[in-house]
Amino acid sequence: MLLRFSPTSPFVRKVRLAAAILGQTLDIEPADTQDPSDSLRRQNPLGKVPALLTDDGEVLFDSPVILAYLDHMAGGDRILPAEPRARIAAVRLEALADGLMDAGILVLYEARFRPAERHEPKWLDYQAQKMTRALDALEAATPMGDGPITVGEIALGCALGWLDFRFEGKWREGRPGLVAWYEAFALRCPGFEASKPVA
Ligand SMILES: N[C@@H](CCC(=O)N[C@@H](CS)C(=O)NCC(=O)O)C(=O)O
Repeated sequence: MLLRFSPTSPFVRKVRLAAAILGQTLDIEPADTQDPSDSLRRQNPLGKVPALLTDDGEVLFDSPVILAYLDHMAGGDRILPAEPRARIAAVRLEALADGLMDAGILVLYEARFRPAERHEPKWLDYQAQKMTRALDALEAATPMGDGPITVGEIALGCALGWLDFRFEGKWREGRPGLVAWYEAFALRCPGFEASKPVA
């Protein structure tokens, strides 16, 4: 399996952590999402990382699909619970954490794609409010953190680690439950420290 990646992507980190937890080895090849000639755009029409090239010649995206595939390849019921209620809870948490990252990425892309004088404060505020609401909801219902690591917890760990990296850890203010969960998760999750994003 070959993972097209970029080193700071929190969605790529989800895949790397899932593989570490499941004991799987992934070959890796960097991708430049900004380069039209990069083969990534032929592999994933959306031009995003992560994209996983399977040994059967398929290309899988996006990260929830890849995590479901890795779980299946590991025999199932490992990071994606088979029991329906637990499964819904895990994929719901994954969706919330992924949405938090999506909003943060849109904030970053405003700076990356538009000159400062054309930044749209209403748009930035709209995305920032999504991030605040998601973080407040997570503080109000922090995962238990005492069972096997799920796709939801993987996504949440990657989201909070990425907020530390890109938004100076401001999410920590007034959210002691989430901070405690994160610090315990960092110790609990194989490969977490080794996969930290670096500038
Ligand atoms: N929903 C996607 C999001 C992936 C994503 O946004 N990746 C970013 C890097 S962190 C990307 O490739 N951006 C390039 C682009 O949007 O063109 C997933 O879960 O994999």
